[in-house]
Amino acid sequence: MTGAGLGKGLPWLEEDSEAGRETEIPPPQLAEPGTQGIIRGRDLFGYVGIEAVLDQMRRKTMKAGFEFNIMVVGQSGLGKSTLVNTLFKSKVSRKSCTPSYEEKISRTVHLKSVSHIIEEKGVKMRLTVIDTPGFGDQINNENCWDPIVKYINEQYEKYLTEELHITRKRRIPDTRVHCCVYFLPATGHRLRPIDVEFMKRLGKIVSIVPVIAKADTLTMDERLDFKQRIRQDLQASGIRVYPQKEYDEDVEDRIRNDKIRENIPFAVVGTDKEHQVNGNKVLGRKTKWGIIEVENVAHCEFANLRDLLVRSHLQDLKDVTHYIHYETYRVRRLNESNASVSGLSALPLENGTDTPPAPPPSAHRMSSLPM
Ligand SMILES: Nc1nc2c(ncn2[C@@H]2O[C@H](COP(=O)(O)OP(=O)(O)OP(=O)(O)O)[C@@H](O)[C@H]2O)c(=O)[nH]1
Ligand SMILES: [Mg+2]
Repeated sequence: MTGAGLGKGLPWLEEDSEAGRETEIPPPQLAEPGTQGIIRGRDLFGYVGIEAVLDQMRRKTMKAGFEFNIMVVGQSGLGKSTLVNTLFKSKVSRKSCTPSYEEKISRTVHLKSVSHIIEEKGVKMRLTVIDTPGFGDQINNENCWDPIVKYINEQYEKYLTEELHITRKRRIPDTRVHCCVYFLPATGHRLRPIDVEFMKRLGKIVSIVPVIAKADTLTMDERLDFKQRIRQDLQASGIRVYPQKEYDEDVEDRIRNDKIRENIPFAVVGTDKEHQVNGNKVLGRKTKWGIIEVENVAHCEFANLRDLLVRSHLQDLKDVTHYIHYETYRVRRLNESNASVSGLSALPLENGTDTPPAPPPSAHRMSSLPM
């Protein structure tokens, strides 16, 4: 292509007749000073319509819908199953779906996932919550994290297998755990060794959001002190909980995430019962001295947890899962297969927790994921 053709109508692009190259003559007032020479479509050709790509993306996402998978983990009896119900009965879904089970919540004995298609303003989300049996019942709780770690890795493996098929699906079904809500008992003391051990292992393979369970059993002062001690313990034990500082992409991200980091773990209360308060139906726990409204931020931090998971960080959780945790798993698995093909012994890895260095997040993460 010659400069003559290209430069038609663009007087500052002229052909260098000797070398047959294009030489640039500074364009007349393309951009305001200080805008680093950004050429605006409007200035050159009138309206180009680049911004319409957002509409295109929106339309495609709306058509395809997307998946989001949350797992609840913690000691038996801390209210994990109750919180799953609370989530589905709360504002996430109240208008759009009704929970499929109403029976009394009993002890969870198998890993069980509950899904609902939630639709809002034409956007469809398949929200799946994976409820796990509580640990801590055995005399020896050694390796009680094994079934959880195994499940998380199995989902990565499923995704990897699909990805490696020669003819692969255009949209790989995503059953990977995007977030693991870890329940801490409201002891008011410090983190227990079992929680430290569990979260250390989980933190390497999945995004963990710790919460204080049954927070209605703590006074406000106890809650604040306990939260602070937990944050200290998490830091002292090197446990990586979501959102991690090193994955903040810019200053705006950092400021937003700092607020969350200062506030975790969220002190939550769960229920599946509704009560009348001032003529409105609210989700709450009725006690002798009043009703604890679970969606009222003055009473507990369930709403903060829900907003983090669904409203503000859903896409980021999916990105971190794909570009950090899954990527780490993929690299390790492919290294293992290469090592076994070339006759070398596979890397010694226990439970999928020995992580090769994760790729720098900013280089790999993109603002949107294939969903
Ligand atoms: N005070 C209080 N009790 C709660 C709360 N959430 C749940 N409970 C009660 O705690 C008991 C256990 O709740 P579950 O939801 O079955 O607990 P779980 O963690 O699923 O237990 P496993 O299935 O054994 O692991 C039930 O009686 C619930 O009503 C809460 O926020 N505060
Ligand atoms: Mg349960």
